[in-house]
Amino acid sequence: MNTPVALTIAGSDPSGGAGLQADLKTFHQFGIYGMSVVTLLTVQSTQKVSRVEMVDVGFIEEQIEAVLSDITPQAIKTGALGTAKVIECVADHLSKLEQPIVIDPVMISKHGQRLMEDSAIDAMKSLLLKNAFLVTPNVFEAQLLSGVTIADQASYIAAAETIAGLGPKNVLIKGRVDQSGSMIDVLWMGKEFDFYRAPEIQTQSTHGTGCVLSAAITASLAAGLDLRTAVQKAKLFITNALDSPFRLGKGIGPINMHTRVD
Ligand code: PXL
Repeated sequence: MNTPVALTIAGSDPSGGAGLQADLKTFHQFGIYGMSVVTLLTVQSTQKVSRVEMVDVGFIEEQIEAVLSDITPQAIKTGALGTAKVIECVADHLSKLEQPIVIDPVMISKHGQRLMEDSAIDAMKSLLLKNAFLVTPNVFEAQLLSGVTIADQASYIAAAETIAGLGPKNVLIKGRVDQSGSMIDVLWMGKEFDFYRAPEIQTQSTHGTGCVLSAAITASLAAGLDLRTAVQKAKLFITNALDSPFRLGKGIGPINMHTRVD
């Protein structure tokens, strides 16, 4: 049997709801063999992130070289990279590869909290995004990457087009709730775009939503699905996961990654 393989290059969340732990669980749920290169370590629970420790960039490079010289993934995802130095190193390695690369920028949290310094954001824009098959910013990240203030449908498209100017072939902007209580997402694919609108799901358990969405897309790309199908399948997975929460932890709990894929 030829098992598809996906690699995530991401940070560790010991509470298991986000970061590389969420990526690996999602890959597994989609029937994909997962590999993980760890870039940074967090101390966190569902209640708070209390510490972040970077992994030495040389150690990150050795991990990338070790896994890629041995096992060839069919798709790769990046999550939290932390600093400009790490982004430079990862971009350098990814620029040599042919596989689809999904970049979750992890620059600003979905609650608006800044997770990266300016120098790292500059490196993301100038070095990493040009390697991307798909980049998956949330609204805050899309505004920062594009300089466009996102309000209506036209501004989502304008932001996606500006971000595509930095090099990625496709852009998925993870939207926010509009006045009608709907969640908006836009998948921009150059010649075409899909505009998704769905009722917001009321739940406390949303930790890891962004990581799981981009990991689910990466898993389907590793399995050979086209981008539009991969995004639709990932969105359905997230909807099911939010709809059947685990209710774990005392804070913002993880989404339910044990849910159905289809
Ligand atoms: O979802 C963003 C994210 C990425 N990577 C790690 C995280 C988080 C959010 O908590 O902990 C390691």
